[in-house]
Amino acid sequence: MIRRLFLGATAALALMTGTGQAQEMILRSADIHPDGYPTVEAVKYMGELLQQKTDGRISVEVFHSRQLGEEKDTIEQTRFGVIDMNRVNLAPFNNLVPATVVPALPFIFRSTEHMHQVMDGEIGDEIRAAFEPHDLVALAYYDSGARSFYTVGKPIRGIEDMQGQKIRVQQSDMWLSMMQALNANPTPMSFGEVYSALQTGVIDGAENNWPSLESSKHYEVAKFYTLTEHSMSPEVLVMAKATWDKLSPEDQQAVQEAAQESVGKMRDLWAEREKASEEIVRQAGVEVIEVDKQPFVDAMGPVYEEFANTPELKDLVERIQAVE
Ligand code: GTR
Repeated sequence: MIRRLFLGATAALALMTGTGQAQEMILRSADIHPDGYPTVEAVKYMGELLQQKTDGRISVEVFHSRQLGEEKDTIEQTRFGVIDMNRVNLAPFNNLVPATVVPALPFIFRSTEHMHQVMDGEIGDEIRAAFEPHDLVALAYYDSGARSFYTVGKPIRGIEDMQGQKIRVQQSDMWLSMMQALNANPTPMSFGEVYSALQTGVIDGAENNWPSLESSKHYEVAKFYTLTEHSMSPEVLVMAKATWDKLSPEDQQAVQEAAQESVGKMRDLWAEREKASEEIVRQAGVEVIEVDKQPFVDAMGPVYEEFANTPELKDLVERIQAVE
C-alpha cells in the first residue's frame, strides 16, 4: 500500500512505503538575503534540528537571495501554501496583520533586551497568534538590530535634513506615515530594487540595519549613515497554514521546537555579523553620523495616533512600554 501525503504544492512528496519506511520531506523556505546572512543560516540550523527530531523525515531547504521572489510576493505564496516557510521582517506584514505594526513602531523598544523581553513573552505569543486568520503560522522571532537612515547626497545631521529627501521604505502604510511625520518623501519599493534606485537617483536614501546595509552593498552608493535607530522591528519565521495542517501533532511540535531552538543561534550569529558589517561599512569610508534622537522621537506622535488606533492596539503599546 502506498500512502501519499502532499505538503502544499511544492513541498516534497512524502511516501510511506509498504515497509513503513518514510521518505524525506523537504520544506521550502524563502529568504531575500544572501547565503551566509544570519537569517538564512538560522533557518538552515532550524532545518537541521528538525531533521534530528524527526529521524531525518523532515528537513528544510532555504531558497536564499530572492530565488523565490521579493517579500511581497513570497508572503502571498506562503499564504497560499505554494511556499512552505518564509523568513521576513514584521514590517511587510503590517498591512495584513495589524498587530505586527506595534513592534515595528518607531522607538517602541528601549533596547535589544527590552525587545527580547517583549517578544519572548506573552505579547510576542499574542502577535504570533494574529497570523493564523491569515493562513500563516508564526514560528519564531529573530533579531534584526536597529534601523537607521543612509543617504547618497545630503547627510542627515539633524531632523531638519529629512525635509524633502526621497527615502525608500518597506511596503507598509505605517512606514509611509513615519516618513511623512519627518517631512521626508517616502518611496515604497522592494528591497531588491533599492541599489539601482540609489544609484540612479530615483531615491535619495533608505534605511536599514548594519548587516543589511552591508550585504546589499548599498553602502557603495550611500556614503552617509545616520544612527537614528528608529525601528527595531524583528524578523519573523512563518509557515504556511496549509503545510502546518498537514503535519501530525508530533511533527508540528518538532517544527515549533526547532524554530524556538534556532532563536539563540540566530542571536549569536546576529551579534557577530553586526560587528563585522559595521567594520566593513566604516572601512569603505562611509561617514557614520551620531545624531540627537530626541527630535525624531518627539515627531512620532501622529504615527502612534494613526496606527495604534484601536483599544486593543493602544493597550498593546502600553503593555510593551510597561515591560521592564
Ligand atoms: C531587512 C530585513 C528584510 C527586509 C529588508 C527591507 O533588514 O531583514 O526582511 O525587510 O530589511 O528593508 O526590505
